[in-house]
Amino acid sequence: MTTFPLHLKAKNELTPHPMAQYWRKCQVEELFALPFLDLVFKAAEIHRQHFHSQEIQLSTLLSIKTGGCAEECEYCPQSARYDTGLERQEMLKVEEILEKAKIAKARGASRFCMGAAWRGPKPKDIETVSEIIRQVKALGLETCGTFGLLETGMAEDLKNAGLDYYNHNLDTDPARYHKVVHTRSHDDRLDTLGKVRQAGLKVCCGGIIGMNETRPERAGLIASLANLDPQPESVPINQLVKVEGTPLADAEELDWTEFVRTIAVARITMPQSYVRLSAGRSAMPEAMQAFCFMAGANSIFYGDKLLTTENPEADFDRLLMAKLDLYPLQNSSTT
Ligand code: SAM
Ligand code: DTB
Ligand code: SF4
Repeated sequence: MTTFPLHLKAKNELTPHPMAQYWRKCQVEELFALPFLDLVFKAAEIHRQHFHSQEIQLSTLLSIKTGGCAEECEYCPQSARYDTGLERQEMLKVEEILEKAKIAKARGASRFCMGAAWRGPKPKDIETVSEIIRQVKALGLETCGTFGLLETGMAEDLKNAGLDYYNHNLDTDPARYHKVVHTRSHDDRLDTLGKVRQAGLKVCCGGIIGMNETRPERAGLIASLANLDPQPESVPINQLVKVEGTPLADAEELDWTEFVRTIAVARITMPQSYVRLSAGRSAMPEAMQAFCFMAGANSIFYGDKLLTTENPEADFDRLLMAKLDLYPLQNSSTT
């Protein structure tokens, strides 16, 4: 695939993170309330101050342990508490994971993100995933893991194995977290995010839009992400994938402009972060995705599957990127 021209080097590699500004929820609500095109324009300007407008970071996802999760998260098809018809799969073999990682790299992904349906890993799991991380890293890919809540010392072990990013989402407005997730708290999530930062890992932290939340609650989620200090390097904004059998299967449809507004507000409040247009793209028309890129999204999940649900085919995305003159970013170890 055509790669990002070297002379168009990512601008944010050159500038350090500034002191984070504290975002009050009402300030974020004011951004949401801007006239739609003014909001997108403002986000596009800020995007161009920190990044090259044609650069897109590509991450490929793989579920390395699927389903049968003891947690109760109303959005998730992998919870054992809901009958979603999902086939459980124990930990994949290292060879199988490496095969998928090689394909992802050959297709142009710069990062390989591995997910496990756990509340959190056990010490034995950390040994297993550490070996996997070592081998994926050796392929020349950036590595990301999303394994749930971490206990003391686990983040350091993952860092030592070669993990670059840890994904741990705040998912929704702190004040309504308990209405969506019933087996852990928002504070539990912050605790793990603290451990991840302390260990020197990069943070990937975002949320889900379209879970019957109000606009002020969307603003609350964005404020909680933007107020992480330092701000996350990567911010995945997911549109809820409605899976039959989950309590949120019948969540109210959200107008596309509201999703684009959320991307724009994430870009404005987290100017130096990669904002990822994440789950839900299979249900988004091309023009809506283009609007998200205009509003400052500069990363996607790339590959025909998310964790358990579908994502656009890689060929489709290559064509979309070509139409929009977007180039995949190469990772720092390959440029
Ligand atoms: N078990 C770990 C955890 O909960 O952190 C890691 C895997 S979990 C599936 C990772 C993230 O996937 C969740 O935090 C949520 O943001 C996202 N996710 C899960 N189900 C989703 C859905 N139906 N639509 C959109 N995003 C979803
Ligand atoms: C994130 O924010 N979204 C990804 C990744 N991080 C782990 C997961 C999306 C999952 C969508 C539902 C599924 O495929 O199971
Ligand atoms: Fe388990 Fe993570 Fe799904 Fe919650 S979001 S049910 S913790 S896999």
